[in-house]
Amino acid sequence: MLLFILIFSSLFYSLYSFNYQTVEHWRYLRQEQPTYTPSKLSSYFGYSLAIHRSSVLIGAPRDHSPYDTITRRGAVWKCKFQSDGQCQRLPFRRDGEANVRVGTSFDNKTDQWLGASLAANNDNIIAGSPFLKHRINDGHSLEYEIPGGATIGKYDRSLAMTDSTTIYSPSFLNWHSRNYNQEGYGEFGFQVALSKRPERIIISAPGSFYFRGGIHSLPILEHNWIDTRHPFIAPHYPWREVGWLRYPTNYSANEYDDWCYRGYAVAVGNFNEDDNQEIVVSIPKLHNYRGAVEIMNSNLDENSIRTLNGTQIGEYFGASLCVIDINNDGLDDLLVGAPLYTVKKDGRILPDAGRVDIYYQTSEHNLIKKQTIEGTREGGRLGHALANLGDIDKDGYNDVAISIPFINSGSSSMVHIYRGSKDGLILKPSQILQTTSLNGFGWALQGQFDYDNNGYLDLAVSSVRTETVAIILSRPVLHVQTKLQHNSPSIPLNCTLHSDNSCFLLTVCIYLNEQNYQYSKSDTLTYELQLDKDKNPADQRLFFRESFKSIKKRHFKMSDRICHDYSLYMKDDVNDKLKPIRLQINYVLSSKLDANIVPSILDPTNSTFDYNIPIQKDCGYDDICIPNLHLTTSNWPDIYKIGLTKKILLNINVTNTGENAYDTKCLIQLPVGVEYVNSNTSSKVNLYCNLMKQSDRIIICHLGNPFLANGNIAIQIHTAVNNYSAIQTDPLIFLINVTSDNPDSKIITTDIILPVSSSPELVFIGVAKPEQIALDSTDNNVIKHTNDLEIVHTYTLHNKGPSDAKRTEVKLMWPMLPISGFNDQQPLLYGIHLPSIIRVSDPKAKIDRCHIYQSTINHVPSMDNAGINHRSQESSIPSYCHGPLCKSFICYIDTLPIGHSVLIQLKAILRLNQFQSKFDRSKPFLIMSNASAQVREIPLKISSNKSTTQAIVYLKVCFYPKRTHI
Ligand SMILES: [Ca+2]
Ligand SMILES: [Ca+2]
Ligand SMILES: [Ca+2]
Ligand SMILES: [Ca+2]
Repeated sequence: MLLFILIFSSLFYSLYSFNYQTVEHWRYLRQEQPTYTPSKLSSYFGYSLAIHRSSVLIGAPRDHSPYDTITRRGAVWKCKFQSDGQCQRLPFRRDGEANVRVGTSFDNKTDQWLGASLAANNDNIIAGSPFLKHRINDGHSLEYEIPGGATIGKYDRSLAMTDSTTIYSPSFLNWHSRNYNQEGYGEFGFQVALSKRPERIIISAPGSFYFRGGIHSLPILEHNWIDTRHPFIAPHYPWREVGWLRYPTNYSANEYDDWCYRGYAVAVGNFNEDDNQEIVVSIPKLHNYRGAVEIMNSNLDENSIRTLNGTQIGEYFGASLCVIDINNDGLDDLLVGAPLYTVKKDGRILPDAGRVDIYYQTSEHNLIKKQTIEGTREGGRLGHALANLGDIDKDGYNDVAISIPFINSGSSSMVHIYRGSKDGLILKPSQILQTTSLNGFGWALQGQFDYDNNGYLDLAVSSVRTETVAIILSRPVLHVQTKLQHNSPSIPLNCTLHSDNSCFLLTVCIYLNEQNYQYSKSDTLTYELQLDKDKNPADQRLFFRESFKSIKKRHFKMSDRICHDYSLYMKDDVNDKLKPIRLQINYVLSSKLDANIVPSILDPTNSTFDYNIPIQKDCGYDDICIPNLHLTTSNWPDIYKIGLTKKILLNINVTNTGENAYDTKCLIQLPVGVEYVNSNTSSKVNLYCNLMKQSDRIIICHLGNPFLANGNIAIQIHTAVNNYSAIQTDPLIFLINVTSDNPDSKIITTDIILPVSSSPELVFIGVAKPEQIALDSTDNNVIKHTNDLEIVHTYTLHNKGPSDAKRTEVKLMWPMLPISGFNDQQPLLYGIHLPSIIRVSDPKAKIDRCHIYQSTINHVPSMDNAGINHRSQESSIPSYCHGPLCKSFICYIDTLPIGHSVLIQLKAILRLNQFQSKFDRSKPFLIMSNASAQVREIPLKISSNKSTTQAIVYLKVCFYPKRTHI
């Protein structure tokens, strides 16, 4: 019989790629062309899978041979490894090939589902045929037809059948048990398994006792196989006898316990302290359809039962089981599939997305659920099949396959591969096998066999709907080990291009991990060796002499060990002398495609290798430099007076009392408005200062690499204020810090704080014209007829700086009141106009203006002229004139630049005849105006102080015996 090995490169694709070969080397096992129409009835080829010696066994329970007298007898196919698709229908014993009649008994093998379940080891093959019908006549004209049986074959090395092939069936028991309520419809052989210790055959019958189900455990006998007609003596669970009826011992009135399907799946594993393997049995519809899994010893001892429970109604907990030691602690762990589990996640409900619960066995043999994998695809049925793959990548941990066969009703299917580890299953799949060409791909999974004998375990995946089994071959995993050697423990800085070629020699050796690794002669390993991986190309420090480059690519044929020598050199002018140089080696494996050999793959966890080489330093025995940097500063001027000078000088002194400081830098951040001019040093050290890129306020000064132990440098930083209106703060703050690249070195910081003086200083001087007159006090009549006199008081306002005055307010006052004792009807002064403002040295038109000022001070003036004995800007000015007794003005002076002056002139006419005889002429009389000036605004963003400057001017009227004009 020919089955095909086909290569369909387009059928499969895979996300990730470790370590099954996914495209070129899948083998497809298929049946011969069927005689029936496949769309109507499939042979169910691939319904079950097993490994026997060097063959894959494939169950096809609906298989129909055109040469057979029995309709759809079912079949088990043997496909020898590397057989180029040569598969054979497995022969069972001769009388098993036909319907058998013995006495009144009759075995009806039509539609018996031979191959619905399979288990095999090197000696035995067990194929379940759960619908085998054994018809019996009880001698009372009643005929019972009892279904269920398991065919057990014992084969020699050439897979020739032997006479020891036999059929087990409970229907061969005494006929009481043949009642369909008991073993009848029991579907005996629904699942089969083999345990190693003790050697037993486990057969499930989920249809027994109203589909409560049951388990049979039979000893395997080396010789003298139990005859088919021998009473069926296997222990059976659950079991008890009530009168002539036998019921399960845990029989209860709970109607849901009927139809619970005990034995839907079976597995064996060691879950207690004894060395014997226990039996794991699933009951997917127990507990009101939540399902359970029972673990019991191989004798089916009721007292040994432990139970794991499902959680969700209808999830089909235990539809699949897988015993595997995931974390390699020597204790079997257990995966339980629940493919109809409804996943609720992120507000979405995904019916039948499926779930797998992972139980780990503790050293006390408890099973603890620590991990869960949930499906993400509605209807995908994750966990429909599970498989222990063995250790497919030889990392010491067994690996797992979980199928998701029915995405979009099976038109899309996936098998996820998970790697074991000491911490349990790594929940991110290492590989996802995916197809849209094989409907329901992942119905059954079988691992732990080496189809191509390359030392790596392979995987069989079936698609029953397309009657296909795909063999997916494992790629050998190449673990590369790298060793680097160099002739000097660190790279000397003086090992430059012009130095001796041998000043730094590097040897790269590559080893293959596995002595038995079967590398192909066509396999080429390539490595890319990158020097100074952490630096940009422009900053790289280390180079190959042969190419002047810092990267080297090398191809070489595989062998156990290979070494390459390189001579390296350092760049002349290296900035970073501290950070070690990181070497990185990246490996790539390339293999020529060969249809007969599965190419190797690199272990992704060690395809990259990193290595650090230090640079030689002068840091004592420990080669660790600990600098001790100190920073002192001074500045000129002490106070920055805006407008007086543009320059600001910063003096910075850095000393190092520790070991060498590498790549030492001083950073100075200037305040807004201060600009960098230049820098210099009086020390015999190269100083290089510049503004940092993309900054006009941060100066970076390189003090040396290294800045040597006991080094000292005095730096002068010249700065200027070119536009003082840009100054925004008072004081100006200069932030200064010093850093080095040494590990754990501290940043040394200090600030220079420079107060700002900003308010302009005004000088206010007044001149009276005339300054003095003398009246003849002896002749009252002369005074009475003296002409009135014009008097002019001129105030000069001068801005001494340091800044312009943007707006200045000047208040002026004239006395105009009558003098007591004189003619009250006439004020002393008349003809008073608004003050006039005269710009002395500023040709630009300014908006100066004056108004009459209404004083609000309600203060009765004193006309006492005593105490006013000299004119002085500093002396306190008595307020002798307010309100209606005075004439007050306010003037607003527009911008008054530094060094400029403005004149404010008051004019009035004095009535001299007011000084008649009633007036006390024993003392001179002062006719006094006064003025005060205040800068209200300066052209800066900082605030100014608002001090007031005052001046007074007066005409002194004296009285002499003779009338005399001065
Ligand atoms: Ca045990
Ligand atoms: Ca374990
Ligand atoms: Ca592994
Ligand atoms: Ca293999």
